[in-house]
Parts: sequence; structure tokens; C-alpha cells
Amino acid sequence: MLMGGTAMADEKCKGDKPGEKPTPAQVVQAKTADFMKKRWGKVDSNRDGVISKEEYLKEATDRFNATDINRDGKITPEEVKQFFEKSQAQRPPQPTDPKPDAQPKQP
Ligand SMILES: [Ca+2]
Ligand SMILES: [Ca+2]
Repeated sequence: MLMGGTAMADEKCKGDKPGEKPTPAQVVQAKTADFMKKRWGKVDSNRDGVISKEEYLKEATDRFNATDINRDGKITPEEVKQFFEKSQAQRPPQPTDPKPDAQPKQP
């Protein structure tokens, strides 16, 4: 008298159509891959292939300290703004050439 409970999930296996926007699963996969590529190496400091709570907290602490510009143990909205401005400034300057759309006004 054991209820198997099969054949329920089979019908939901619809194929993903090409051209449609990524499914939530695909978004998660992409974000995971992105994290693995960009951040994992920084957080997994002893390179044992896993991130321990210690490593995670250390990375979080480093980020906190980088943002807490005046080192008072608190982050203010102003410091967050400065932090982003600083990290923006560290990037190579983008070639922004403002197009002079407006015609030069000549008298
Ligand atoms: Ca580790
Ligand atoms: Ca502060």
C-alpha cells in the first residue's frame, strides 16, 4: 500500500524556446559563473576550493573598512558615495567626448 507518487512532474518538462529571455535558472547560472570568475578567488583566500565563514567575513570586513573612510566604525551615506566615486576614479578613464550637438552660436 505504498503510494509511489510518480508521473506528476513529467508533464512540466517543456523545452526552452530560443530567443526568449533567460529563465530565472539561467540568470542564476550566469550570476554564479560571474561570481566564480570575478570574486571567488578574492574571497577564497587559502584556495582550498571552499569559502569558510571566516573568509567570507574577512572579505566583508575588508569591504567595510574600505568604505568606512574616516574609520569610525560606521558607514554613512556620504562615505558610500565617496567610496563609489573613488572606485569609479580608479578605473581607466572612459573616452567620453561630449558631442557638441548644439551648434556654436555665432552672432
Ligand atoms: Ca577557503
Ligand atoms: Ca565612517
